[in-house]
Amino acid sequence: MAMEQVHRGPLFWPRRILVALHAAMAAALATVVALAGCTAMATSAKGQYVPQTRTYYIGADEVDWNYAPSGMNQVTGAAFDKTAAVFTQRGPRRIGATYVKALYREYTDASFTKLKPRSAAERHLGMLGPVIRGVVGDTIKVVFKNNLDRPASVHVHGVFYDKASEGAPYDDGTGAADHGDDAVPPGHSYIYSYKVPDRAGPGPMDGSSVMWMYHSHKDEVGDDYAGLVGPMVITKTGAARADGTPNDVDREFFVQFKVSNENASPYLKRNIDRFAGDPRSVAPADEEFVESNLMHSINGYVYGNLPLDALTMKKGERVRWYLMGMGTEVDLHTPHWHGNTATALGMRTDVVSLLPASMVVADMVPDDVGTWLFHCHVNDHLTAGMSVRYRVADAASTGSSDHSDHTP
Ligand SMILES: [Cu+2]
Repeated sequence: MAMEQVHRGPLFWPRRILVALHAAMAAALATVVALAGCTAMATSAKGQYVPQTRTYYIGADEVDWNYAPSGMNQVTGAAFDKTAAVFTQRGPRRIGATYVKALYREYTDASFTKLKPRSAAERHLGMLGPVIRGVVGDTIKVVFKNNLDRPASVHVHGVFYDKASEGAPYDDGTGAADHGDDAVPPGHSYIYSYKVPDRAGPGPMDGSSVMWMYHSHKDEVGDDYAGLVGPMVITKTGAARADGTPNDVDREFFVQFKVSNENASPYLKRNIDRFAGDPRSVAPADEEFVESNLMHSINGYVYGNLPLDALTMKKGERVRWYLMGMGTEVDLHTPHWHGNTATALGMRTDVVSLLPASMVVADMVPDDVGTWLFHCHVNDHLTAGMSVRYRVADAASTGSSDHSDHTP
């Protein structure tokens, strides 16, 4: 009967109709997946990059930070000498190596209940916030939760934002709707949104990725000395892995050279009360006390306390260093690598120049195996602890902190 044929199910449909239907459903599914921004679909069927929305959950958290957790000078391999003790040893009128800081930390989701563990490749970041990544064409969202007892914000460099995502309070002629980002109150959240146009990505003389930074700009100076700073990387379209890392680089390091002036931190009084042996005897303007709180640090570590295995690479790897400065007129830094050279700004060098808020990318293919000094070449900074060691392992050695786990 004709009626029976009309109501027959797919099992009885002609084969060419089934083939056409299957193709249409596959195409529809691919579109849905692409629209959802699934990272597994980094390229379209034509091989073109499909822009993604990359979301980061970043909290501003109060943390007890130790600038010298090993309790010794890791560069000399010995106990702190008299100079180093000024910055690292507690005393009746001295805070020592541990301070209350406010740091950006990455969480797994919008509940902000679970910190995202740092991988071996991220361990060197130390005091820095998580690396925010984007590829030209992407959208980046930062879901920010302020867990501090003071207002804070997220202000990014380089990428495209409107007034509702600038993260800085000043009279810019906009209304209340554009001011929620300026100063997120304690306990509150805010979603910042950024576009990543061409002008946020590598320029004609850059490599496959460029560095930007983000920091709190509610109380620009106080927030900086509290510790609210992190790095951002934008990779060129066509040069990125699915996770946004540049595909012509084997290993990336992010380093901030900074005289972290704890005298200008909003937590100074709390640090005196908690860590000085005799808080009532401390005169905050006393010259010796002020000097003891100038932490000449690399990613929040002094005297080589940034763990050596976190700054280890292999001979022959393509290593990209992202270097940043921050601070004031004393923050003129000249990071210098012993043993190996790099190219920065298109020139061969083994010393890079940093000013406050400088961002410099240096590419290194290490050929000299060994444990090497990496330090600021400003004499006063070097003696105050601004040095670490990095290691170049033989190419055959095994290591875990590379990008092999990132390859799609
Ligand atoms: Cu320096």
